[in-house]
Amino acid sequence: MRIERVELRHIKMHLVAPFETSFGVETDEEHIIVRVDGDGVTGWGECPAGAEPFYSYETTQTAWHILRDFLIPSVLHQHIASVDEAAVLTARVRGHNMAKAGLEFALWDAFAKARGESLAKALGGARDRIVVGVSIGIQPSPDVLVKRVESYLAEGYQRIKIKIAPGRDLAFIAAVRQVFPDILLQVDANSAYTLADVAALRAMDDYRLLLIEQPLGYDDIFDHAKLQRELKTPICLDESIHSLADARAALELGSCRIINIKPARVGGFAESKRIHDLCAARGAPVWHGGMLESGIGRAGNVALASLPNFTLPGDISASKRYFVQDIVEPEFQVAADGTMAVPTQPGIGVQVMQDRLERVTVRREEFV
Ligand code: SMG
Ligand code: MG
Repeated sequence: MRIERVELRHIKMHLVAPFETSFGVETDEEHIIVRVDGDGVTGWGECPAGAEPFYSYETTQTAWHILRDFLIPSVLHQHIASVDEAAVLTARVRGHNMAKAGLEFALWDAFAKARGESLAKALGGARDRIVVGVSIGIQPSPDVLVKRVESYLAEGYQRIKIKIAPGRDLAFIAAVRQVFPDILLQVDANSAYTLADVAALRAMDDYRLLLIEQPLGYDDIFDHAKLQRELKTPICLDESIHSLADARAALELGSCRIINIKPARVGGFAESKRIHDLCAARGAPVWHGGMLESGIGRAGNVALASLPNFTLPGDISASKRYFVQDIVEPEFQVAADGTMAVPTQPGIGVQVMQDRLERVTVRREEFV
């Protein structure tokens, strides 16, 4: 495929409700939509680096810079036979995984469309529906949280994840567990604790949590191994895992027993598949994380989550849980049984609504 044209759009989409984590509150999502055109097909990808460098050092602005000045020039006007070949061209850029992933996703979509196959099939997907969960931000009180959990369970979600931070943890977990003794429940600390908090973390062992996600430093692997030895509940790493090498180190050191795969965090679908396969070989479950993506990124997430070792429900929720209106059709929906259909049409399998995309675009640049 000859890469004839690439377009970047910085989009800003308003969330239906603010999303609070241990590192801050988000009211809008600012991401980059990457469009690649070649050989008569159009591929779409979404780079979910946020407006602020709080989840990761990458931001919408840094990703724009890396895409515009390094990644796009390395592939534009090139004849590329596969996504792997493109990866060779972009490999000189160190780090900036989310920027790389935005372009990689668009190439996967384009190559799948050129072959007339769904992205799920191209990635090695093994199921036509995935089981989904919901990630609930920090709420003003345990009572408010319990009501939110109740309404998401009524919509069908099969697993609840709640965000926690020191002082906003045990009372919230206990309240949810008391009302819902049997649900699949997990927590995400987004690096808000240290090894000095081991007592507070050990107290969570009493609530039959599926996992505790990223309790310690965002780049740490070593201290998590020490902490895991103190806990019965499995640790799941998110922020700390940027590559296959990180995943191997974490599993070999015993830093976690479960991994959250976010393809943008690890540089794309190819590295995600390698991590997925490693975890499968080592008997470690994986699940698909979320970055509050629009329908473009969500379509890719759903496709990847259809691989066999994604055995735990992911943070892949319905479009309407995030936005009044998504920028794709059909929008993503959760059925009453807590599952979501994996698109079967070629590539990402959903239609990008150009007028809606235009309305959320705050900056656009074309490379020809
Ligand atoms: O996409 O539903 C979603 C959000 C899932 O909690 C979620 N993501 O650390 O796992 C995580 C957070 C990161 C995003 S916070 C901006
Ligand atoms: Mg997380």
